[in-house]
Amino acid sequence: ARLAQQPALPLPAGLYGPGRRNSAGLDLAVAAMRAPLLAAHAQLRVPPVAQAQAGEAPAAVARAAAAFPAWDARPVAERAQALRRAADAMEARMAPLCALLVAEGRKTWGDAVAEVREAVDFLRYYAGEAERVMQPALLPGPTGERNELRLAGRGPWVCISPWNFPLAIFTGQVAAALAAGNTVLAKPAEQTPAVAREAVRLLHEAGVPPDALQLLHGPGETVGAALVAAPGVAGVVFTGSTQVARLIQRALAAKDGAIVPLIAETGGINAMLVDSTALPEQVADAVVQSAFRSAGQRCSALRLLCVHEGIADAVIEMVAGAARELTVGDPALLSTDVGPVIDAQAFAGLQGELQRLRQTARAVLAPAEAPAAPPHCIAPQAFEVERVTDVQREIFGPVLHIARWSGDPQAVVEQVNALGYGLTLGIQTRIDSRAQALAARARVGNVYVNRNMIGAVVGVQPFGGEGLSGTGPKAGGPHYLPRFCAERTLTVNTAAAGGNVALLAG
Ligand code: UN1
Repeated sequence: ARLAQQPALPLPAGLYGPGRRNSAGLDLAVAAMRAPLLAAHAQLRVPPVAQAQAGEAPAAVARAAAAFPAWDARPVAERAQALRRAADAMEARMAPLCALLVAEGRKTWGDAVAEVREAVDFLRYYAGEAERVMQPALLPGPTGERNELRLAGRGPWVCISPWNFPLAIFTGQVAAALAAGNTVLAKPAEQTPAVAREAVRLLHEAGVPPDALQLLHGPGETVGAALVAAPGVAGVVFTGSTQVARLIQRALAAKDGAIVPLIAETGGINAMLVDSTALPEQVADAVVQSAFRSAGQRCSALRLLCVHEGIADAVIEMVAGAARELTVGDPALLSTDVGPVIDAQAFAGLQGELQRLRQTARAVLAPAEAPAAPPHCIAPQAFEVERVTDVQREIFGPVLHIARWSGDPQAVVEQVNALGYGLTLGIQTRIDSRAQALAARARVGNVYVNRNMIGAVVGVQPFGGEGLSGTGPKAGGPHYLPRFCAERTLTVNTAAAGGNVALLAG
């Protein structure tokens, strides 16, 4: 009863939420910061990040284990304070961080600003969450006993993060682990180590001891694998492909000693279901944002548009028209909507997927000519497939599948469920009861009704999926932090023979 009476918490201070756009489509924050952003871009120098060797992993984990008791023993308010100081420092360095995200992560300015804000939100959110959930809780119990539940850190965590959110997801994982009292071995994506180095530098300056947060840059196959396999690892948090999550899970299962938990956030074949009552203009806008912005390089991105045949032609025409309006090219230009994909390997993989699609599906959005410079730009494309089940793989780029449907929309949701992923789902309908019924049937983590389906806001739209899309808990949600913790119940017999003097006196 005491727990149920806890007051509802206000939103964490400083929560940014979605970026607003002006009528010309330019992110308002980008427009407002235009001069400092461009100055930071001009001044940016990125020295190479030193590579770690796989052989260094066991010693690094041992240092993290040695640093753990002191960090874990600090009052939670002190750890939270360090994260808040890092958040303030990140906010103050918005322009140089954005310039780094554009240069190394190939982000557009709008995506870069949103990403720095998300990283800041994560730091403040987990600081607040740690203070909230790590207070010892008195549990109701029989007279003569005192029962207490406490959360504590578990030990060294390995945090393995992706290149598509090199600051936000990197910082989110690390912040949650640290807030809970753990120490951290951070293994950023190979493509984006300089962004990670900057985040680590700010966290160290904010008061996180060097051995409590160590950066190990290198390939996943060697450095990442060695960290996961090292003795003494208390947990692993991973965002990336389903396939790599499985490799990590197998490696953990093969270890001797403690059973090591894995938190994995992986891919999705995310669908949007559009019924005949939906507003085509709204659908087109949501589709273009969800499928093509960030060059489709979000695990939340729309991959499969399931549109009722009654409005399919109108929707497809509008989507194609709106997609052709997008400017594809150099992410350093303010006018760019869709930048390049991350690297040559991603580009080559996407070319292979597009070749296959051209042979098996009908192109309904002929791509505009992508610029030759910078390299690895791909113009948005869309292909009509016969059936939902024709889409079997997550294609991580600005490529959309479209399937027409008629009849029962619940059957479409079942087909989407059968794909096995469960990350995001869009629903576009003007019948509220239908939206509710479809959402209830969908086995996905995040359902978005009558809007785009990307850009989950920390603390407002906890993000993460199920099935092939990951283990949960949801990042930026109230259940995330406790999974990084050891849970300890203390039961004291307060009616012990002879009395328990201190407790009774207290
Ligand atoms: C990812 O792309 O790896 O809601 C996950 C969103 C983001 C997705 C991040 N939070 O679009």
